[in-house]
Amino acid sequence: MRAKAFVAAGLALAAMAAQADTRWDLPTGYPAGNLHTENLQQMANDVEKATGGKLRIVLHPNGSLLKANEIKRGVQTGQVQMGEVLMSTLANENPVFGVDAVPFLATSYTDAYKLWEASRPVTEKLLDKQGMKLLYAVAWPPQGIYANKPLNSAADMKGLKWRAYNPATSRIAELVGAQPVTIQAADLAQALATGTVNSFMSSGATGVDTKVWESVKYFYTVDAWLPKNMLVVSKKALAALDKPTQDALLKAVADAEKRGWQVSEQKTRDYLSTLSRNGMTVQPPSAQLRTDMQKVGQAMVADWAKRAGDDGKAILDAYQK
Ligand code: PCA
Repeated sequence: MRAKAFVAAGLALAAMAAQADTRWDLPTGYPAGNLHTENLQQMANDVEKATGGKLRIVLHPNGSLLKANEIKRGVQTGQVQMGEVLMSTLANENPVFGVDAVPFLATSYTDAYKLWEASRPVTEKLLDKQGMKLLYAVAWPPQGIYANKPLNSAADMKGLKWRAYNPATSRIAELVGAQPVTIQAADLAQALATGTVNSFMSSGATGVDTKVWESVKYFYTVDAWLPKNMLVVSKKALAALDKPTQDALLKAVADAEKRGWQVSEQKTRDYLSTLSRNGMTVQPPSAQLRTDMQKVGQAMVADWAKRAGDDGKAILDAYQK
């Protein structure tokens, strides 16, 4: 009898220990070798190590669990605990999310980081109201123009079949007379291969991820903006963790944010060399193309400022300080 009770108590304890181990799902829309995905994986490894396996974060790359445009809702509804989202895809919901994709507002890593510091408080508040905590944001390398033919001015972009990834890139297409089609990164290689699109704006990173040289031969380093991916967590899921586990997670994400910005900047040049090495023409835009794109940018900044109202003004004031 005594032995039996002892065994029962032992089993109960084991069950408790098993329950204490938490497994979280973390979907992202970008592939395994991508700089953001590698950074997330390292963050997950750090958390597992720091918590002795108590919190295990399982990464689901390339839209394999949820498509890129389903991830935010997935976190909000509790389908997954964490998710990575390209912030500017949410610009129609609130223009604040789109500040990092306004052309020529912040075109270097230093300025992009400054803009992030200026916009972080408002962004955090918006997500908090939706039941999410913003954990970090990391910039993509600067955005340039990919095309299947040489471009010397915006006039050459007329009629291009233009892949868009957010409202801003759709708007650019409209302003230059191209035809926008929204396609997430995971479907880009296919869309290029089938000729659904023949041009787009993005970073060298995404060009390399999608082996873009198999379809297009030109990349113009316009450096028009540096959009960011953000990592968000469900506040409910976070609150369910014990304090030491929460602390370990917050430490790992702070490290990841710092590392992410550094790696993104460091790798920028490597991506461009990879594009060249694979036979692409990689060059700065002509003076005409640059001027034309800057005009597009001016129209878009004015429009953004109007739509973003007081929040937008606060961000711009803090950024320009
Ligand atoms: N790559 C992502 C977003 C920005 C970038 O550089 C993409 O093209 O979908």
